[in-house]
Amino acid sequence: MCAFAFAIVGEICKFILLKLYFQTLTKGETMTELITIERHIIEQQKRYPSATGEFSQLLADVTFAAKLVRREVIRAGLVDILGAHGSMNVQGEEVRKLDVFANEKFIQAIGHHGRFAVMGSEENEGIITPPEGKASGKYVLLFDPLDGSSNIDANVSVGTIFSIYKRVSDPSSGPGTIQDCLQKGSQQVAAGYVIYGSSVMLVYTTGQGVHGFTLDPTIGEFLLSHENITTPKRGKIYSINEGYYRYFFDGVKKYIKYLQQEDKATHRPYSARYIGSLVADFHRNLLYGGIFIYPRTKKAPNGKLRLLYEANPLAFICEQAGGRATDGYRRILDIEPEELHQRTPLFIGSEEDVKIAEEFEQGLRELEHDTELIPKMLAEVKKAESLLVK
Ligand code: AFP
Repeated sequence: MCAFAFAIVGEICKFILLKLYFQTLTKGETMTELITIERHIIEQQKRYPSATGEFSQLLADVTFAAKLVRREVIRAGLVDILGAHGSMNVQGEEVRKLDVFANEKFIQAIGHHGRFAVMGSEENEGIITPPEGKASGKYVLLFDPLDGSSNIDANVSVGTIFSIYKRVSDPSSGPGTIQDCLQKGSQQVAAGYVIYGSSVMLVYTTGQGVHGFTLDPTIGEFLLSHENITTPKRGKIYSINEGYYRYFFDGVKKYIKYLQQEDKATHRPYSARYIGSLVADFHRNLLYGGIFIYPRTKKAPNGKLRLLYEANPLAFICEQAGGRATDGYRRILDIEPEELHQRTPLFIGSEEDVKIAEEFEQGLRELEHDTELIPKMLAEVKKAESLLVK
């Protein structure tokens, strides 16, 4: 009862704050319509008259968890002042690693309502079922709570990636099972990511296009800032960890060389951009166009990235934005998962770029002659000859 009263007061305060905010904005400015993520989700839900609201609630819980994580991420630089992992902070609480913290927050925020059948997290070895005594819902949530966390001490953008499926197991049999988690990516009903960067953005799709929201920290609301994101058919950026060049297979090596050749018609050479934080690399390429590759290597034959927690949700978003995502041979969303933490190579981004990369990977395409190179080499030979004559 008490919690309910608090929730009502909270909603009233939020309404008043939003009203004040809109009034401030309208003073002296033409106001564009402000759409919060909650409202956007409700509008999308209206398209399905039989919807019970459970799915919208789950998405709202994900948004709430993201706000909690963001609060901690922006304080990351204070860890040195407040104490490192394993030590006590000034409040006498143990300081946890941020990825562990993010994982706990997601499990708490979603688990609290029991609106899910089963969850899977990149940080947990096994599945997570609803707490004892809580009913289990009909949705499955898979997430990577803090992707790119090894970058966090350097203030580099990190992110949370999530995807939602409908359970396939019988609801009357109790909580969801591992089979509910091992569905093909094409079965996703929603996917999204939150990027904790210079601003915080949440980008999601329910199969009705891709929409981006930016957090306004003054009111704690995600506001629609990027409606119907579409990615260019061809970009000018390639993102791959070239430090592993010697471990790449020939196809990818040749593709990199192809991107570095000069050709006005195809805007080559491309620019290399690699942050090492998938959400940030993916988000930039989604907006500007280009390709991100984490290929199979001689050291890691299945690549590094996780099919369920990273590749599938980003592939769903990418396709919805008009892009393409494969493992170099197969569409990511068609891969039948066999285990929770399965890895996959990933080629993702602008459709034309990914198609060409696949052709190299599959050995169907060879490097064109560098038209500039041959005349340059001939000139060098002539120079050497004239030096010898002298
Ligand atoms: P961390 O979460 O350990 O930082 O890993 C991040 C990540 O999974 C993904 O975000 C990056 O794209 C990828 O690893 C970078 O891996 P490399 O360091 O091998 O390039």
